[in-house]
Amino acid sequence: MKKTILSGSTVTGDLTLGNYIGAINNWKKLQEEYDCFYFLADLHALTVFQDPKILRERTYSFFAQYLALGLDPQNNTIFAQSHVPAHTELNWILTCLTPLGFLNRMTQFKEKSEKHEKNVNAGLYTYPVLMAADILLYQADLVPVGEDQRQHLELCRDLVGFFKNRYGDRILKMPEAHIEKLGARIMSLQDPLKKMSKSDENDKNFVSMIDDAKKIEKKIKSAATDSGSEIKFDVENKAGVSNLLTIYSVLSGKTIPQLEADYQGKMYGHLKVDLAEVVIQTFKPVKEKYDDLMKNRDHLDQLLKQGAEKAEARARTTISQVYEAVGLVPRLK
Ligand code: ATP
Ligand code: LTN
Repeated sequence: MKKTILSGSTVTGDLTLGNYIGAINNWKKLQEEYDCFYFLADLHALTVFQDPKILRERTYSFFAQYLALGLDPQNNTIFAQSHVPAHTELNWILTCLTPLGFLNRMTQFKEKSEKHEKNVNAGLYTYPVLMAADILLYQADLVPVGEDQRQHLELCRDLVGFFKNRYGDRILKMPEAHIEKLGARIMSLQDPLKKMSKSDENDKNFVSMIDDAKKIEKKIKSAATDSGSEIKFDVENKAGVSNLLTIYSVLSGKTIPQLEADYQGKMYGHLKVDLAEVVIQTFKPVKEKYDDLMKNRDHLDQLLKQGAEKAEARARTTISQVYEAVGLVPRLK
């Protein structure tokens, strides 16, 4: 039996180079070896204000990007969170096991409530509990994510512990985070002390996977670099250049020392021109496939339906066992 992998991305903003390097590129690598569930976290998107039309459009767009990036809907299960009601059902059970103090510690809640000060809602606060439900429903062994999700994964593991203590050992599986050493935290292009984030208002801070070549080139060329002129990996003193080297290394497969040697004596501008080309070449075939996929909504709807059916089968089994374990009376068939 293959081990199970599960991961998702919130349907907000545009998928970025950070999402690609920190998450989706790894999802792709893992899909041969594991039984993978990759989903569109559309319910999580509702924790911040959403224009309904844009949310719907973006959900198709994210799905098409997943496929264009090489996630295979035949050998994996790719689906929308809202298509599988068991996510919100398990969410409730876990909510009732979550001490408020644990949620109070979540740094993402603090950041997001500052950013969205006019809409600090209960969903934003309980967001990590829904995330735990996403993971536990599928009995995931591994959860590939970027560094920013580590704390949410820890909470999920705590909840499994509480559940096991109260209701026994056999129903929920303890998942582990899978965080790559290189690229787990790609930084903003203009402000390399801050994480590259897809819902950043300033679109110069990120490269989107569906940006055209000109835009990519412009954004990389205008990325903030540091004082001095040496091309050297030094996160503390040269955050900007180190970020560019990280991106370059992951996309090209060259190691950081190799790149440092290649660029010895060269200027920041040289590095940026070459990096822009590497990024453009990475996303060019993706953009072409994406444009094609977006022309055929019926096809996307069919694949989403197929994904939801496969996901539902696994999720139903878990939620039925959970309902029984906590003492709810099963409904007669
Ligand atoms: P938002 O700005 O809307 O919060 P985000 O850019 O942080 O979005 P998510 O949907 O939260 O993106 O994340 C999807 C996946 O991408 C997660 O596994 C997350 O850890 C990863 N990820 C997000 N940003 C980065 C980044 N800058 N570097 C590496 N991985 C990232
Ligand atoms: N919170 C995640 C998206 C997400 C997720 C998940 C990731 C929602 N549910 C379950 C892994 C497993 C984020 O990246 N913002």
